[in-house]
Amino acid sequence: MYTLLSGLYKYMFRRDEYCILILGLDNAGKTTFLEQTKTRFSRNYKGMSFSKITTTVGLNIGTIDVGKARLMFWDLGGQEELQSLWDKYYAESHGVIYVIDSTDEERLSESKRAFEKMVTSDALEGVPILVLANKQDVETCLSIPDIKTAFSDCINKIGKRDCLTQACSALTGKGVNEGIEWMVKCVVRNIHRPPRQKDIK
Ligand code: G3D
Repeated sequence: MYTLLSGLYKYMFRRDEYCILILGLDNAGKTTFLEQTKTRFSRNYKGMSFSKITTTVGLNIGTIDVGKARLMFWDLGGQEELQSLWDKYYAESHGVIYVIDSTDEERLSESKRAFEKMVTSDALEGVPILVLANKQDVETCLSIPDIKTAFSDCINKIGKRDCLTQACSALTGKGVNEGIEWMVKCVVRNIHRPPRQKDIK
């Protein structure tokens, strides 16, 4: 009887787990976005003061539950020497959140190069990508059309996967819920699709 009840309990409260990578250049706002996400989606999470967050070196992790989905975030360092480690995580990921600093026009082409390299990786084929145009709270920031124009020659490399460009401020939280809810919808839908080529052993 105990086994039956505990099996039923486990079935009812079971959550499917999804690994989501948070990528982008250093200083784009990845860690701030992760903290904001945990603060908004975890009931008892107190969060650290946003002013105490320092740029990602190595790896930050975080987990949130949204409905029956459990998202496990891996926030990877964006410095040039750390970008070479990104692809070690691709095979395990169900979704990618790519963060762009909309206030840093000077590094936009560097960000585009990193995005292009990531998006053309075979290991990420079909994986949904949420592009966050971050720091939209800054008055002088680049607009979504400006960023789309700068990234326009990547569009045909995105292929048929789900991709959304979302205006966001990781600092104020604007656009964070919309982005996360979109990602949850995509990864849950994908799990019911036939497996990706790389998953077939
Ligand atoms: P990273 O993890 O991608 O390296 P961080 O980036 O999250 O460490 O953020 C880098 C800096 O950008 C931080 O400022 C942080 O407060 C700021 N930042 C992140 N998101 C936003 C945003 O949406 N709006 C604004 N205005 N600033 C943001 P400091 O001064 O600590 O370097």
